[in-house]
Amino acid sequence: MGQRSALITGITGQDGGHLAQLLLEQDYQVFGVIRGQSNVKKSEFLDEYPNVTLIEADLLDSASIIRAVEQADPDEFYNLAAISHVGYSFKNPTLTLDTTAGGVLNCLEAIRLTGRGSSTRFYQASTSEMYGGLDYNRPGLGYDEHSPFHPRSPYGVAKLYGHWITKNFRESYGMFASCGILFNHEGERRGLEFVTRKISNAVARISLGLQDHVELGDLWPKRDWGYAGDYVRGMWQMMQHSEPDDFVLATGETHSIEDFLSQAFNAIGVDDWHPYVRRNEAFTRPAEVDILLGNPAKAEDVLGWKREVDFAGLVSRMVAHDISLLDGNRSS
Ligand code: NAP
Ligand code: G4F
Repeated sequence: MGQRSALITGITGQDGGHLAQLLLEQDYQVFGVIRGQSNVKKSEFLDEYPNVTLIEADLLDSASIIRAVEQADPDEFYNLAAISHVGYSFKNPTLTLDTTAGGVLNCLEAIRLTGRGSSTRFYQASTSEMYGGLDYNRPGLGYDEHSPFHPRSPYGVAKLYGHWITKNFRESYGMFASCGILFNHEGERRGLEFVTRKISNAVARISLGLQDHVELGDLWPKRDWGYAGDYVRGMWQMMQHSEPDDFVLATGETHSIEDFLSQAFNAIGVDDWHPYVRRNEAFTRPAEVDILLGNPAKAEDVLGWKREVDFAGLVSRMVAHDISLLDGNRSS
């Protein structure tokens, strides 16, 4: 077998970096979609991954995705691009619809219309946000592949379209198209706009005397938080499986934002985080997802997937990373 090739949309995002790393280590030829006429992330990304070929394209421009598929001729196509921030999706719902829902269709059509429907495997980044985390809809053992969906944000609704159109292409055209229903996964590459990284960054800054508090929204929601490096391995395993299917990736544990705060402040020797946290309504949402808890039994049994990093390990590595990053910046 010759060298395998992969095309990744969303390569400049958190998961894109982890996945590019994993695929390069396995000697894939890696192509990534970069958007915008002057994306500052381009040079940063190429500094870190000089062996990745970046292709200028945009999920909103279907012809550009067709050209990207023609150039990369991928064995595996990972669609990670999206408007992925739930709060932002309430402020920009139409853009979210076009990107996070319509963009998936553009990817699938690009594979089909270029005649690669039977040769290119497609991965869609589905999400636990599709479940909605409501009381009546909450299973004791965690959401699995059979749990009902009730999305609670424009983002969740758009992702549900992406999920079903991917299944529809699988059923209609026999394409190898799989959806990973991933619960929250975090790490050193997480954007600062997401709550875990916002907290780890603030805790690092507080420990170094660079700020004295952090402003947050609701602290009671619970999430099933894992480590992104573990989850991209699961994506890849889905694409190596003998048949296309949908899989939940989760840790099977759920923790509140208060738990995350407690763990993060403990990492810098602070027992009581309350004096350092202020409420700001701007960070609350019109509808909240109360609790997410996933059941990864199918991925564990069928794919042999296993997460390696636990909640305490995740929080401590994020805080340690942000402290060393800030320390490095201060001394350079
Ligand atoms: P992320 O860090 O927010 O990255 C999103 C990526 O999408 C960025 O590379 C962004 O490019 C790109 N993008 C946005 N609009 C685009 C467009 N119009 N055309 C092309 N690219 C576009 O997201 P992530 O955390 O890595 O997540 C990866 C995927 O998994 C997303 O689809 C997300 O919704 C989904 N997901 C994430 C989680 C999680 O906990 N992380 C859980 C379940 C599902 P720029 O860099 O140029 O902005
Ligand atoms: O970190 P978050 O913004 O992540 P959220 O909304 O759970 O979405 C993430 O996980 C999904 C998978 O379940 C992905 F599909 C999605 O793309 C994204 O990666 O917020 C987590 C919780 C929410 O309940 C939010 O209301 O934290 C709460 N929160 C409280 N204060 C805050 C803040 N969230 C953010 N981003 N910023 C705050 O200041």
